Amino acid sequence: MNISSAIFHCSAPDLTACPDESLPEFAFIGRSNVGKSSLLNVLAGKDGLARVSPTPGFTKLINFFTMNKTWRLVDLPGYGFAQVAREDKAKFNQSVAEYLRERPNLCCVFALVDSGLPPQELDLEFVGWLIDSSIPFVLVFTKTDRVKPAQVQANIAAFTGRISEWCEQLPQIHTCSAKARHGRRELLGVIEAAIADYYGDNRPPDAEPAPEAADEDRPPAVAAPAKRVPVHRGKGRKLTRPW
Ligand SMILES: Nc1nc2c(ncn2[C@@H]2O[C@H](COP(=O)(O)OP(=O)(O)OP(=O)(O)O)[C@@H](O)[C@H]2O)c(=O)[nH]1
Ligand SMILES: [Mg+2]
Repeated sequence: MNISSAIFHCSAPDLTACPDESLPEFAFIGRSNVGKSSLLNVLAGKDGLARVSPTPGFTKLINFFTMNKTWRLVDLPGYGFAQVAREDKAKFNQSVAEYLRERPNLCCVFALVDSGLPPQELDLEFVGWLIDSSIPFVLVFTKTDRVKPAQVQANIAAFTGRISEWCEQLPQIHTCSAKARHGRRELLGVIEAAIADYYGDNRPPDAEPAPEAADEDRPPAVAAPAKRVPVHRGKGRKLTRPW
């Protein structure tokens, strides 16, 4: 998919302040510093569109960016940043949780995980929450430029091994490196397929044409993960956070 325009739309502190629900949205979520804003910029093809920082906890609001005037990328605050004041943390966790659960035009969530780390409890807990909440998501393992490919694969296998007992079918798994600009085509393919699915036969006249149905490279639409039913509600898995 070609991105011909990528424009910052607005920032919202919570769900009530979010813009109109007219366009399909794709949101980036993951631990602070995992590379959400960087990946958004790579997909948009515009450095500096979302603000990137080495300081964890940098993105504090729900930020909306309109692509091709027809769909949006949404940069969310990260979770798991210890330095955020307890009250602020609870507030943005709640705002993020509400956005993810209640936004009707949210097509798919990109749940980002650092490819260089073995499974982290916080990430597992969050993915468990996505599954339990029936929120459609794909897993994206980030920063692959920093890790040997075999280690990336081992970390992915360990992660999916942990979540496999919570769902009937694993979500789509992707890898990316914002630094090496790896993963852009695949993730734009996910978005393209999901947009086609979102509109179905009701595609508005100003939307981009639907992708070719026979395009074998096209990943399956991401609607499927939304319908995944958790087979276990986590043996001993405690959801202690607002999400
Ligand atoms: N080597 C490498 N560094 C990356 C990559 N993606 C992001 N970074 C770096 O990681 C740091 C955090 O990136 P951000 O995109 O701001 O991360 P974030 O998840 O939006 O962080 P918060 O907004 O604080 O939650 C920055 O210093 C980026 O330059 C990547 O693919 N490879
Ligand atoms: Mg950010």
